[in-house]
Amino acid sequence: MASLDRVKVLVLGDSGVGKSSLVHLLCQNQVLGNPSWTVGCSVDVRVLFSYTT
Ligand SMILES: Nc1nc2c(ncn2[C@@H]2O[C@H](COP(=O)(O)OP(=O)(O)O)[C@@H](O)[C@H]2O)c(=O)[nH]1
Ligand SMILES: [Mg+2]
Repeated sequence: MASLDRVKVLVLGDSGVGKSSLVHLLCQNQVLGNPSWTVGCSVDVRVLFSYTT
């Protein structure tokens, strides 16, 4: 079975629905305390390490 080593997720939606908060929580593992307006777009990265023996 082929494995994916990189996945890109595009999050779209109306302003104020919680996109930045959700992405921050998923990528940084912590709640975004004081979200500000996103100008244009933002990029966040989550790195997962997987070791096989
Ligand atoms: N009640 C509630 N408020 C949320 C939730 N997620 C985000 N918010 C609030 O909704 C507002 C907009 O969030 P933001 O992440 O900036 O939305 P975006 O414009 O879609 O990126 C902020 O005041 C957040 O604190 C949630 O799950 N529940
Ligand atoms: Mg935003």
